[in-house]
Amino acid sequence: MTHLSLLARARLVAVVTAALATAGGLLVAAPAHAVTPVSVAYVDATDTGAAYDIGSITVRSAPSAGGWARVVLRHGRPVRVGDAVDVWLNVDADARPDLHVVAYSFSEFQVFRARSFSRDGADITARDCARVSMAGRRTVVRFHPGCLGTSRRSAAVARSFGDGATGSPDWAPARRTFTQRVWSYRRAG
Ligand SMILES: [Ca+2]
Ligand SMILES: [Ca+2]
Repeated sequence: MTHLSLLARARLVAVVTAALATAGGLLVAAPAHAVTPVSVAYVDATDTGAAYDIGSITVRSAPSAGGWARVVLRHGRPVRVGDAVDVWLNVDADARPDLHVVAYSFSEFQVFRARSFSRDGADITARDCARVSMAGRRTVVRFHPGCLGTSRRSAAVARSFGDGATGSPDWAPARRTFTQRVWSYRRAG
């Protein structure tokens, strides 16, 4: 919850900055967006119509070169049979997804090169670029940002859905919209 409260604080700071800017008649750029963090968190709305609601998404840098970076999703209820999650990762400098992780509860997961949000390339699951765990109310995707090449900064977007006919997909932070980028690998010092 630390990251969520940090996010809440960041929002509060942004609101205060905006209020001061308005009061002073000045336009002040929000400095928070100029700094690349090692962790970002977004609270997602409770979607009663979602098959498998996402309540938050967090992206964290790998602790060191060769380490795992993480995407953590918190869900509105414990995982059930039929729940599934897609996570797209952007690990290079352009705006397009590079890796697509597909996970089904209590089952295998697959990792593809992503050509776009609607089209996958090769199945590269065997390269161990990413691993998934879906347990309790959490989905955790660990990934190697440098799996496909040099990676300085990384971002993620997730979509959950159910196997059954009921309920709609839920995106976080938003449909086909990546989180802010974090450093792929935490920097020493
Ligand atoms: Ca949601
Ligand atoms: Ca990309």
